[in-house]
Formats: sequence, C-alpha cells, structure tokens
Amino acid sequence: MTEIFTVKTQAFLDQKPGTSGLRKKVKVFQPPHYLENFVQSIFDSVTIPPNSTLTLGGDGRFYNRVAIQVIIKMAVANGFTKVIVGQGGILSTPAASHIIRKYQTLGGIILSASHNPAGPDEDFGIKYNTANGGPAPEKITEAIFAKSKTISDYKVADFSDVNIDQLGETNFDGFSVQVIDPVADYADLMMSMFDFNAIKALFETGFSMKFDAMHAVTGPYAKEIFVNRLTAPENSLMNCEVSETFGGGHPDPNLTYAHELVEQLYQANAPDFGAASDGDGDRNMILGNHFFVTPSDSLAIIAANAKLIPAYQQGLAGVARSMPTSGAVDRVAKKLNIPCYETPTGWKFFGNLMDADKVTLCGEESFGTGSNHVREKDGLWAVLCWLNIIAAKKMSTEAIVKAHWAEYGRNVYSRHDYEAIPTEAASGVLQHIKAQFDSLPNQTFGKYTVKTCDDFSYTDPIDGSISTGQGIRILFACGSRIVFRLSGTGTEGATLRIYLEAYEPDVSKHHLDAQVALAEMIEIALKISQLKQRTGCDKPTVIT
Ligand code: VG1
Ligand code: CO
Repeated sequence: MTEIFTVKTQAFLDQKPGTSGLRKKVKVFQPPHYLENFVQSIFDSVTIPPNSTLTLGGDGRFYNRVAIQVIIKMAVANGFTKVIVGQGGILSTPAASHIIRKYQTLGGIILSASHNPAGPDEDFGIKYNTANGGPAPEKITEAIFAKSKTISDYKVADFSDVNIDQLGETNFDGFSVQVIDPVADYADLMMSMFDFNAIKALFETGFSMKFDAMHAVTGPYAKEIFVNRLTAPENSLMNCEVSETFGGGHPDPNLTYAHELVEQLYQANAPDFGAASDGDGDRNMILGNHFFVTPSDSLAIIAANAKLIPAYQQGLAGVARSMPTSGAVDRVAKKLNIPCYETPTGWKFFGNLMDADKVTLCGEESFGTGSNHVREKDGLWAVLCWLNIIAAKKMSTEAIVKAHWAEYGRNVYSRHDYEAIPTEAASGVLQHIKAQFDSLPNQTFGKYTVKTCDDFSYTDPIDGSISTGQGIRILFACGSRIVFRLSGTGTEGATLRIYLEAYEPDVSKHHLDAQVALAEMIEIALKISQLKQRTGCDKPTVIT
C-alpha cells in the first residue's frame, strides 16, 4: 500500500493568487511547506470525485521539476487516481488547456510565471485550471486564498520520484502516472483547424518567417509545427531550446523584451513575417517586414478574416475583449452583426462566454489572443491565424493591416508601463485620479473634453458574479480613452499601466507613429495622474 502522510503546517498569509495564479520569487516557494500549502489549498477548494485525473505541466522554468514531483505525490494523497504529465514536466498553457479538455480531466495545475524571468533568484508560479480547460474563476481562487490562510495540515503520498522523462504510463498501487508527449496532441489540434496545405505552399514560394520562442516553452511546439509539419526551413526559428533560466531573458513578446527579433524584422533584407511567444506560450507578438501589429488590431483583423480559416468557416458566434483592449474589434463585430463583450483583464472572464457559446474569438491588448478551441489564450494559434490569412489573401502583413484601417478606421493605441515602482506611490496615483471623479467630467484639455470617468466593474452575463475595481477609465466625448490600472502579475513593487486610445477615421493620418498620434493624450494622462511627481519616474519602462 502506498502510505499517505498528513503533515502539520502553518499558514503563510501571502498566498493571494493574482491575474493568473500565484507568482512569487523561487526563494519564497522553496522553504518547507510553502508550495505544499498552496497545492493543498487548491485541492481543498475543489471536489475530487472517485477516478479523477489531474493534468500537470509547466513552462520548464527553474523549480518546475521539483514542484512536479511534490504535486504528483500530493495529488495521489488527495484522491486523484491518475496524473497526466507532460514529458520533462513541459506543457505550454494552451496545450495544458487542450489536454484537460481532450482527456476530460478534472482540472490541471500549470507551473508558470509566464513572462516573468526564471532562475534561482527569479520567479515561479502556479495556477489551477478547471475541467473546461480555463483558469479557475474568482470564486475558486478566492476559496483557495481563504483556505491558505487557515491551513493546518496537508497530505502527501510516500513513493519515490516518478521518471517524467520517459513516455508511457506507470501503474502504482491504486493510481497511475502517464507521461505524454507535450506537443503531439496540440499540434494535431492546430492541424485540424488551419489550412496547413496553404501555409506549406506559402513557405514554398520563399515566404520567410522568423519565430522567436525566447528560450521558453514554445520552442518544441514551434519545431514540430513550423519545421516538421509546415516544412519551414530550420532557420525560421530562433531561441527554441527551453532553458531553465529562459536564457537569462524576460520572455515577454513586446518591442522592448523581444528586441532581438524586432531588430531582425527592421534590418535590410528582413524576413516577411516575424512572431514571438511568451514564457508559457499563451501570448504572441506579430510583426511584418518593418512593421509592428498592435495586439488590439491583431484581434480585430483575425475576427474580420476568420472565414478564411477552416475552423471558423461558419463564422463567429461573437467576440470579446478585455476592457483596456482597443475598440477595433468592436467595429468588426458591428459590421459582422455579432455581439461584442467587454470583460476585465485576465483570461478567466472569457471562459463563461465561450462555454455558453456566446463568443468564438477573444483577446487582450497585452498580446493575448485566442478562441474557443481551448480556454486559454494561445500564442502559436495566433501565429497560425496570421499565416493562414496571409496565405489566403496573398498580401503582406503591412498591407493587410493598412487595408483593415482603410475599411474600419484606425483605433490608434498604446500602453505605457511603469514597472517596479513603490506600491504606495502607485496607489497614491490611483487615489489622486479617483478624487477627481466629480470634477473631471466636462473639463476640456486642448481638443479633448472628458465625458465620464469610473472604476470599471463587470457583471458576468452568464453567472451574474460581479468584479469591481478593474481599472480607472477616463472617457472623452470624441470616443478617445485613457485607462489606468495596476498589474496583478508583477512580483516587485507595483506596475502601473496606462492605456491610451484615440480613433482616427482619416486615412491620410494612418501612417503616423502611435506615440506621435497620441502625444496629446499622453500629456493629459500625466497631468491628471501627477504620475511623474508622485512616482519620480520620468518615462515608462515599456512602451507598446
Ligand atoms: C498581464 C496582462 C493581462 C494578462 C496577464 C496574464 O496582467 O495585462 O492582459 O491576462 O498578464 O498573462 P497584469 O495584471 O500584469 O496587467 V500571462 O501571459 O502572464 O499568463
Ligand atoms: Co503567458
């Protein structure tokens, strides 16, 4: 008989899950009982019926392997009869979502801190996904947090470490562990959705691509899909070996952190197309030759051209975007005469809409796009959407975007991040803006007049749950917007994000750089927030 031990423990009071799970420094996770307390709090917050299976995998960062062994033993002790684990402990976030759905497992634990740097002195993270394949809803994450504050013991089974590098199923006494190929099921799903023959033919014409996995989890997926199945040349890939430290980098696919790729796309003889994915494979950046596609535009363009992709040939039930994401997709929805939902930041809010078949596509300004094929955002899926659309339209990335703007007008958009600023200064900025909620409406700044301002709250149309405090919105009479929001994924101080949007119907201004086009809005944002005075920062850390 496998022995089950109950271990006495004491609560750590800081285990509050953020936008996507619990993220802390590895050093915080390492002391005895820290990881175990959180895992037990997860298991105590869900009902585990007999014969339940758990999906388990992570982005391959430092501490992934250690945590996987702990979680396997705790899952067995808590009544799971099977654990499906990705070989080497690897599963990208969208692949994990697919595995949960395909094999109908009770849920999954994904070990990732996404784009946060990895290594012994960097970050680790853990999140729980439910049976629909999506991130646990707030009701569950709140229960996990509450549990973690009162926990007094946890359960762990006594057996030696499982070999997670060897494919196959091992039967133990009353339970089994199945090590699966982390890529195959996901690659098959992609093949069933896209026109692989058309994309192959595109590569055969000499169309060139550069995909940057940023040393993180999508490397093996990209090799299988782009090189093995789509016959793109090997040199289409860069940084595709998963490293425990993510090569010492910060796998956030944006213009700042993916600069190695950006430089290649902006050099002479640049490839036709460029893309990058983040640490856990759920986000993406799309580039053309000397051209950057804003994520909000990417969502709108995929929606507008969805019928060119076999999986969406029948059209879309609806679309959804997070509140700070630009309204570009709203214009497409209007034209297609389908509903468009506005949710708070974070993928968990899209799940209910997709489960109820209200939406097919959804996305966030933060380089996250996805559809109802899984219940997570999906980086490689977005890249395949673009390749499929390019193959079908026979136009360049830039030409596709410009044609879209000409048809719909351009929602000029930018996000300014102020990272790792003192927490007090950051909340001071938000308090200062909120204190002006009564006086701002009707105030005029240059050509912009404030119409309304509020702190965004959302009532889920499916289950009626309410989420408040989701970001401060200042809406102008002309339809432009400024949004201020604190990040829920950082682990150092606070990160304040300012989202800026202005609608430009005039084609003759579409060539303008977003920072130039938004210069006046940026000034207004700084003025209303007193950001410089209150934080001492004179410029953003990241501009997108
Ligand atoms: C950020 C993004 C948000 C995204 C989240 C998780 O959150 O803004 O849109 O859903 O990261 O993405 P925040 O709270 O820092 O703004 V990932 O790739 O870290 O799973
Ligand atoms: Co991610």
